[in-house]
Amino acid sequence: MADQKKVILSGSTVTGDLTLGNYIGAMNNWKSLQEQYNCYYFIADLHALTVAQDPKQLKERCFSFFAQYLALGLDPKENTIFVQSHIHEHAELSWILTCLTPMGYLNRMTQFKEKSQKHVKNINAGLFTYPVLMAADILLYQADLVPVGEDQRQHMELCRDIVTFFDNRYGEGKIKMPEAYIGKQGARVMALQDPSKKMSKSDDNEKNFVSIIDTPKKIQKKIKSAQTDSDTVVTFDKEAKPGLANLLTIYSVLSEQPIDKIVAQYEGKMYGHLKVDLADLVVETLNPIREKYEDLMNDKAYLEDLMEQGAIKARERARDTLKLVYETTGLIYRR
Ligand code: ATP
Ligand code: LTN
Repeated sequence: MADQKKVILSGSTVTGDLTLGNYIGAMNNWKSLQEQYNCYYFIADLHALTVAQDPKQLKERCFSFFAQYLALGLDPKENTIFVQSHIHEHAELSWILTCLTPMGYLNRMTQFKEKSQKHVKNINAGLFTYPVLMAADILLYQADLVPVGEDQRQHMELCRDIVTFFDNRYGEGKIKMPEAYIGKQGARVMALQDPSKKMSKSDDNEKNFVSIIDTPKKIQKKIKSAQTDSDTVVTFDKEAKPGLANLLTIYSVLSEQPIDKIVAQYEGKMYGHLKVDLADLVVETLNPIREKYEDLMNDKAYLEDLMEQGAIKARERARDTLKLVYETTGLIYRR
């Protein structure tokens, strides 16, 4: 029965379109875990507000993300798929947890440092407290496991620290201690033009990422122009050949073949051969996703209906936790 299964929760911030990095590092795992676990997958629209958003575009993107989740193969009957802001309990729990989180802990977050360098004109308090809202997202559903990419490891550790702060103040056992689930391979897909940094959907340079809804032509172009090195021998070496290593990793995850086998296949061949084959493989993987996405986007009423159903299911669990937290902290709970 669904209730006896362990609980999984994860989400993605509504910025840009989902990339091959998101797919390989996160959603691919979400998909494979959906049968074994009771899964909650959400669209983090409140998190998106930490950078300036055009209101009309944000709304449109929420629909687009919802359709992208479905197109990736997340089943709305098997999972609870919902929009974060539809469950007001996220923001409420976030405040309570903010009051338990020392500034010093937030100061250490590398994502805050990176994002505040990128958005110098808008270093708002939300950008700083973002990881607390993320902790609230997780703890509200008493999640056991949180499948994320490598870049979220530090936020996950903070989330676990926050549970300890809560336990120390109010006693143990009220809130479940979650664990990160980070895949062994592909947990950090790198930017195509700069393999020293991670692929990111809000990158200003479009050539750095492949979006899961890019056209085949765009995909081919981006993969073929991916930065490699001036050597010609195909070997897997993250230090000496980071660009090539990134392409091999993508190849390995999508083809479900070990890297050694792929390297052997390209013995005596040029990087160009590998790029052509990889581009074909990526197109083959993403094409059905894009087609499904386009169909879904033509039926907004259907998407809205699913959003509503997801919110009803999510709210049920969120309410129970918030009630428990209110009672524990001495706040008077009202529905
Ligand atoms: P943004 O550019 O807006 O920060 P992002 O591309 O980093 O977005 P998120 O919404 O922050 O994407 O992340 C969604 C999920 O995808 C998270 O679990 C995150 O760890 C994972 N993820 C993001 N980028 C990568 C990547 N390059 N490789 C592997 N996993 C990734
Ligand atoms: N911060 C995450 C997105 C996110 C998330 C979450 C992921 C927001 N809340 C809760 C897992 C669990 C990111 O990937 N940038």
